[in-house]
Amino acid sequence: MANTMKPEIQIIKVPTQPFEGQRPGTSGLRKKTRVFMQPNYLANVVQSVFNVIRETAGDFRQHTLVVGGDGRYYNRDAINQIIKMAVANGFGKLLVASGGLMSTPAVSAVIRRRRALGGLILSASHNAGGIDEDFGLKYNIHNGGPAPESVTEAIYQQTQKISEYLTISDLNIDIDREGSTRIGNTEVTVINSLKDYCELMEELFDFESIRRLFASGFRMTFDAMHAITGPYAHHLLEVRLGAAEGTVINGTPLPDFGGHHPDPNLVYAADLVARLADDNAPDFGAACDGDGDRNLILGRRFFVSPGDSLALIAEHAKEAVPGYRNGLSGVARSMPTSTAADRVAQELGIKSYETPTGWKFFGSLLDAGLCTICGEESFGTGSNHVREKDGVWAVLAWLSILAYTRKSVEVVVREHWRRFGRSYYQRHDFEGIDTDAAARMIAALREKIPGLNGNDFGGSKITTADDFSYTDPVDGSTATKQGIRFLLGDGSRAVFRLSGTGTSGATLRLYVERYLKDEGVSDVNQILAPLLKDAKDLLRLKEFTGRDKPDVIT
Ligand code: VG1
Ligand code: CO
Repeated sequence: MANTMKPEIQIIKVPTQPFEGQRPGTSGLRKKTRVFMQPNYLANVVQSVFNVIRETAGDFRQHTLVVGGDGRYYNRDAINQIIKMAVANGFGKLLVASGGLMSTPAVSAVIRRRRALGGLILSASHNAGGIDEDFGLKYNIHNGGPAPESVTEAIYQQTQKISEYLTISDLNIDIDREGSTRIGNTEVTVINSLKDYCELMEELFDFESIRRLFASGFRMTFDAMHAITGPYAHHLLEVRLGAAEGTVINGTPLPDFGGHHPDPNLVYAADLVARLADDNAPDFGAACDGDGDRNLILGRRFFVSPGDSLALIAEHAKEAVPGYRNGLSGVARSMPTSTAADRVAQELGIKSYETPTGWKFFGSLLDAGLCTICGEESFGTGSNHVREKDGVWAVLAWLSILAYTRKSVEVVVREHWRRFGRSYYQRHDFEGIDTDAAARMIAALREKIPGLNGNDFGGSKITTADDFSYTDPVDGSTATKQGIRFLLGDGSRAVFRLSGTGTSGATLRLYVERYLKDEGVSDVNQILAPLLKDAKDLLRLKEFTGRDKPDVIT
């Protein structure tokens, strides 16, 4: 279908003015959709990305750019604008996801496999979608991962002085039809959204062993939450691995995710949780978020905490997944994530790394080969196969563990607790807090830090109170104020930070952890209650926000 004609194009310089507030957060720039829909808003950011990367990449004619999104409202419009701008800016090749649909980890895989300069991902991830909800844009670099802070900050600085952007007048490309078209000097190729990613999964996992598991009568339900993973899960689980038809539910990506939050936690994935509690429940339940990088793992009436999931995948990867048969070089977790993975690393004789929140901090460790598997408490797990967290990968990793051990999810987790002990862990989210009140509350807590050592807290004593800062062991870059943490004498912790992904108000995240070598039989709420009480008191949560009860507990 390649079109060899070389239609003349007219490059247009559009004058523009900076918008305030285009600084990216934990993961790209996220705003209300209507904010993104303002004339020039998206174009300013895209041109700013191009201006920054041109400084090091030089002539774009040598380079490939990848574009895809999670299908939320405004996805297609945004992709059309980006195609026009990429052509006007002179990229040699542009790879566009068919239908504009590609999961975040799949974009990462395409960037890596096709040696692209980078990619633009249109997504606000687990945030709700629709004209009155959220939209987002993220730039990933040539390693397939989110741009590091040095790059995102340079992009932000560009947005604050931009005066024009380049585009072309009109565009005649059907992004639903795979194939190449030449526009000006750019070869625009609409690529299959599943191919590269599914091939990569087949290289890593033993599909035959998972197929045998399903053939033995094993049943699962995968909730795609009307988001991007539906087509991937349908193809991999039902077509390739022989899971029963109907295994994938809510499998068609919708612009508003069916009106739900595509956030796979116990609150927003309540339907799936209910199915797993049913008398006729399947053996295994899983869900992914809007852009396919998060995962929720459930057994029958059993929730696997993300920190435990990371530890378990690290524990079993070598035996259960061929892609890791040579063992792991190290593991990494974000600071608020439970320490369960550290104990597995110790047992395996490998290093564990503690990074700030956000996948961008894992990139340099993975590139340098310092770690193989990494994860976050926010339902994010992944490995060196891409440079993003990867929801479907985590589901396949769990299927591999279940196929290898032939035990239930619950038994596998309980065996882990018996061997390693258990990190009793919860994250409490307080959403929609007044932004100023939240800032004042955190500032007040920060002021107390110097005087807290030795104080009683949650049934133990504070041995370290600090604001987490991080120096990247590979490139020496630093990040400060990455969360206030209290480390206690008995190994417990409390961590406080404000979310960097929301679009209205502030969200406080309060994380508590207590480690016990009790085979995991205690009640998590009871174990954590003293920590939570003292954390809220010290924070003066009620006083600053009028709140006591969280919106979501994980
Ligand atoms: C949250 C999570 C963080 C995750 C980020 C992006 O950030 O806590 O672990 O990396 O979302 O995930 P914050 O700043 O709101 O706590 V996703 O799936 O939204 O790209
Ligand atoms: Co996501």
